[in-house]
Amino acid sequence: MSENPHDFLHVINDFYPATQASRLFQTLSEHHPWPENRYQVAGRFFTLPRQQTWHADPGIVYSYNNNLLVTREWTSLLSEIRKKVEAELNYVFNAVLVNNYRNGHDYVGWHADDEIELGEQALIASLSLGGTRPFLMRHKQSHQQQRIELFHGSLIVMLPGFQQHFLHAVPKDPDIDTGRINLTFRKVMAQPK
Ligand SMILES: [Mn+2]
Repeated sequence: MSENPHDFLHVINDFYPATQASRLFQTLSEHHPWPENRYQVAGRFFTLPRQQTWHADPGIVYSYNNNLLVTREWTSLLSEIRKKVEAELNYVFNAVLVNNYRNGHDYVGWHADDEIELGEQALIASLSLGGTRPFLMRHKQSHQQQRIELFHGSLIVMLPGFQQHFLHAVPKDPDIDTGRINLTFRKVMAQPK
């Protein structure tokens, strides 16, 4: 028997009640500084199948995605959300990755958030706003797959061990025409000099 992903997940549906979650979704949709999702690295172009920004405290260095992302300051709205997540979990985060899945054509493929800077005991909190999308989880050895739904206003906490044992994905679904915004709060460890 391989590990069960539900033993490494903590799900809080209605972390934000629907009206508040809708306000956040609306505000982020309209006012967040969404960048182009085409990047040029070493002369090659990459198109990310979603829009993404990365915000971190001063001094945080992170190699996520081969440095496709510039580090931005926290906006007041992101800081406000961070405070509420930290209070709920009694845990401190120093960075957030913000993703905009504009419709079902946007997706994220199979991966683990296991960058070395997150440490062996990474705890990642993921807030979903907008349209419901499935979240697939696949055991790295047994390849057993399970899914949950990511609901508007829900907070999914990926506990220590989740990234070591499982990959996760939000698959493409061309039938979905609503957007989903996802904030994943992370704690990047201090870098050795
Ligand atoms: Mn992820």
